This record gives sequence, structure tokens and C-alpha cells, in this order.
Amino acid sequence: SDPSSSRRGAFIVFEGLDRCGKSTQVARLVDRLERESQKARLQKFPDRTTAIGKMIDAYLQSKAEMDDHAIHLLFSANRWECAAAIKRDLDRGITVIADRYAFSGIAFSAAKGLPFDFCLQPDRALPLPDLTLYMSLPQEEATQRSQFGEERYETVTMQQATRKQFRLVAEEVKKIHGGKKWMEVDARGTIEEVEERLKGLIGDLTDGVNGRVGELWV
Ligand code: 2DT
Ligand code: MG
Repeated sequence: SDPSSSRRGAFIVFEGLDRCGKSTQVARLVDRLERESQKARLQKFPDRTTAIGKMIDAYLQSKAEMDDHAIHLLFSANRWECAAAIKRDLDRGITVIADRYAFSGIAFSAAKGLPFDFCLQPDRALPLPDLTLYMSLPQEEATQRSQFGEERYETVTMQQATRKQFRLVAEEVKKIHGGKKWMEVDARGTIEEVEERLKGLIGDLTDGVNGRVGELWV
């Protein structure tokens, strides 16, 4: 029997602060995999297209106000409503590449002052990423890259608080899931330079992985 037929797709997450180059790199990775005729798809979080996603979008654009706990739970619910499709695609051998995930959820809400443990709980048992690539960029460089947009959280104060929380999130991932599930990537330099670094870390993951998809924080 062909061992590759029992492999499932890899679940790869990109994380980082605003303006670190995540969306650019995610798009380039999906393009590359398509050119190589590999099965891959992009999953953006928040997914603003769903009913819950529309509420999140209104909140981020300051068209709606919401209690911090309530919006935190909506971000998590937005992942849960996509979880079955992610698992299904992984089982079909499709590489799923996520632009943000539960780690942004924790870092941004904890930065607003919600207890870290509260922030972690609602995402418990979501599909566990096989690899999370945290793109790290010094604040001065992020600010230089371009003006922040108009959305909620796009302020230097909020980004700095979130940066600290991402460090705690990284520690938690390493404690619960081991050191290989989270990798920090230097996001300085040209798009091509960063792309090469990421490619090195992703390696042959996109050829598929063995074993069932794990559960986050379990
Ligand atoms: P984008 O600019 O990438 O669309 O993100 N956020 C995101 C949270 O506060 N909690 C979450 O669970 C997620 C996934 C990060 C919009 C903003 O939403 C924040 C930036
Ligand atoms: Mg944004």
C-alpha cells in the first residue's frame, strides 16, 4: 500500500502583530503550493463572511460596541464554526493555511486586560495546528512599514501590549504541546528573504503528515 495515501494535510498557522507581513506571506505560500499542484487552501481568521464574522467586522470597524468577554467569545465561535471544515479538508489531504488563529484571540483579548486563562478556555479542543509560524518584527519597523489602518487595536499602545501577550502564548504552546509546534520567524527584510526563511521552516510539511489532528490546549 502507498503510505502517502494515509497522510493527511498539514494545518499551518501564521501569527503576528499587524503589519508584520502575515497576509502577504500566506498568499505567496498558497500561490506557490498551487503552482506546485499541491492541494492547499487559505483560512482567514476572523472569517468576516459568516453571520458571526459580520458582527466581528462591525466591532473591528467601531460600528458596534461590545463587552470584551462577549467579543472574545465571538472570535472563538468564529473558529468553531470553521473547525469541522478544517478537519474535513485535512482528512482529504488538503494543507490548510490559516492567517491568524486562537493565538491572536488570546493575545489581543489579554492585552485588553481579560484574564489569560479566561482567554484560553473557549478554544480548548479546536484543531491543533501542526506548526504555528510567529512572524516577529520590532515595533519601530512595524510602524515604519506603513500607517496603521483605522480599525480597532491598530494603535502602538495596543500592539505593544499584544506583543507581550504573544510571548506568554508562545510559552503556553511550548508547555502544553512541546517546542516544535511554535516557531518564531524574523520578519525583517524583503518579502523574498522572509519567504525563504518561512520555506525553510515549513520544509516538507506541505507533503502531508501522519497521525490524527490534535486538540488545542489538550
Ligand atoms: P485582521 O486585520 O487580520 O483581519 O484581524 N483578533 C483576531 C482578535 O482580537 N481575536 C481573534 O481571535 C482574532 C483571530 C486581531 C483583525 C483584528 O482582530 C484581532 C486584529
Ligand atoms: Mg488588520
